[in-house]
Amino acid sequence: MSVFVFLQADQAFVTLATNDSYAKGAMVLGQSLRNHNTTKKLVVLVGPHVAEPCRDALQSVFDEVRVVDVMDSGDTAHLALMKRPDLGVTFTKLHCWTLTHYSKCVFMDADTLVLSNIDELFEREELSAAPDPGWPDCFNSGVFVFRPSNETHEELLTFCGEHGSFDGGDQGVLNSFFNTWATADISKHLPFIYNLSSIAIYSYLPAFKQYGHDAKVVHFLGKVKPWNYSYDAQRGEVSGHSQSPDQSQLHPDYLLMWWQLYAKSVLPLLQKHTYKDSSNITVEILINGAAFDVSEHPAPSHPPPQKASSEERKQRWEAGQIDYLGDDSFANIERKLDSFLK
Ligand SMILES: [Mn+2]
Repeated sequence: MSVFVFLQADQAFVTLATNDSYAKGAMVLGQSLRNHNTTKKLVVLVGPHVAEPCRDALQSVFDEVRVVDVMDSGDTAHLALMKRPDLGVTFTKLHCWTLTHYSKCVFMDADTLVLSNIDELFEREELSAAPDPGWPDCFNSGVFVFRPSNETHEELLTFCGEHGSFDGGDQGVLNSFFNTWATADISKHLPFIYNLSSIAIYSYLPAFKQYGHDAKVVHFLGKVKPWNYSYDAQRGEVSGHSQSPDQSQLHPDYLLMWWQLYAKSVLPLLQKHTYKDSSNITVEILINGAAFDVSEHPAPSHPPPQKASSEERKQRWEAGQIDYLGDDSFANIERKLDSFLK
């Protein structure tokens, strides 16, 4: 007897990567869905600015990588974009409604992380979503169930052009468009555990202690994202982020989970594709396992790096930019030491 796993080819999880940082988030999200044995397809919409090595890495996690350029997506899109040029990213996200080769999809932001299998979300109807922690009569658009339809897509674009977005993003547009969500049908209210935002953890800690262990999806809401931190793989520790000095709102356990997944499954993919695409790379290997940020330091193709003066090298060394394979390689340092000791 054989066991069949029924793959529902007409249903998909969909995410969006508008730049290389969000592409990393998308890879972690995709990998987390795979790790929890989803039977659905995985689709990532990619903005035109995502670099080639990132797209290649996305290819190995997702079933479908679709490049979305709002500029060439039809008259309605053009017209809407002309009226509201500020909503470019929103238009890119709304593009998910054009995935009509799927009958039903679940959209997930690239700053979410899946903690268990959530395929049961496909039993829900459009538009199902969880309440937003800031204004619970609005849904949070980081996780939602929808039915691809060109008609709905056009309506959304037209709506966008005419009404804009009350919060400047897709959440405002979608809440105005699906404006009966709060009151019409309770089955369209996803439990909060499908979109647990870090902000909510700290604003209602007793509830988090009571229900937090049931969380299925974590959403790293807010300005500082997991990829803004760095990670010491050897010690298994996440350290401070580079963007702002204020206290982080991200829960340390979830942040660590994100980084563990990134270090184990995503980084090797990025390295593979970066090396494949360029033969002349500044290698930033880390001793002590400090974070190895491939995509934010795109490989320079030519010309080769200039020889640095010893003062420049000293400054770089002190700033933690150590050329382990070049000037600061162990062999060079040893030679220098030898010359002093003689
Ligand atoms: Mn988000």
